[in-house]
Amino acid sequence: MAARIEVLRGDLTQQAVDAIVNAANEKLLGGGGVDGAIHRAAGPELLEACRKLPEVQPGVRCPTGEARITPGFGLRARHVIHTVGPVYRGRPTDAVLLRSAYRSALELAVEHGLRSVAFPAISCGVYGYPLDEAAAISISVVRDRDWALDEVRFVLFSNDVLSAWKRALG
Ligand code: AR6
Repeated sequence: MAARIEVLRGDLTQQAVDAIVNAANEKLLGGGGVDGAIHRAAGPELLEACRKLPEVQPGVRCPTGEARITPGFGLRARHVIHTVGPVYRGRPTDAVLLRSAYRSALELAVEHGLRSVAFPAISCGVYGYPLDEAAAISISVVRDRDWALDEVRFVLFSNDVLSAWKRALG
């Protein structure tokens, strides 16, 4: 059975799911936006766990479009899946990389036997991705396959972002 898609306005850090997905950067050592909020809510052990992830190039623990998993520590979510979306530049590769960021996170969840995953609007904050395009990409990645998941939840922080995801859901 296909994963159920839920879209709601709320705070990702408060979700009781198997994994919340972090909109991180390639360094994986925290930052602003939802990344900062997740690290604050999870506590300092999350940063320690991120530091232990191997660098694939100097300073790069997770290249754009890929994902990594850590425990959730102080969060209600058991795990954090860290993925890195593209900085929006208006090039065809933007969509390829955003699609890959969502897909990599879902694949990692399935590999770890997780059943419920909650996403923020990856790349839609400081990385500047247009909301409607990003929403359409995220929903199409979920609908693309018969993921072995019960629920994929999108937890959006503001009404404009929520509206874009509702439009994409149709
Ligand atoms: N719950 C749900 N969504 C949130 C929350 C929250 N608690 N807080 C913010 N958002 P951004 P990006 C929304 O900028 O564009 C970081 O510094 C926010 O309103 O967090 O992928 C990283 O370290 C927006 O809609 O992520 C990277 O350097 C969405 O989350 C960089 O930002 C994503 O905004 C990544 O930029």
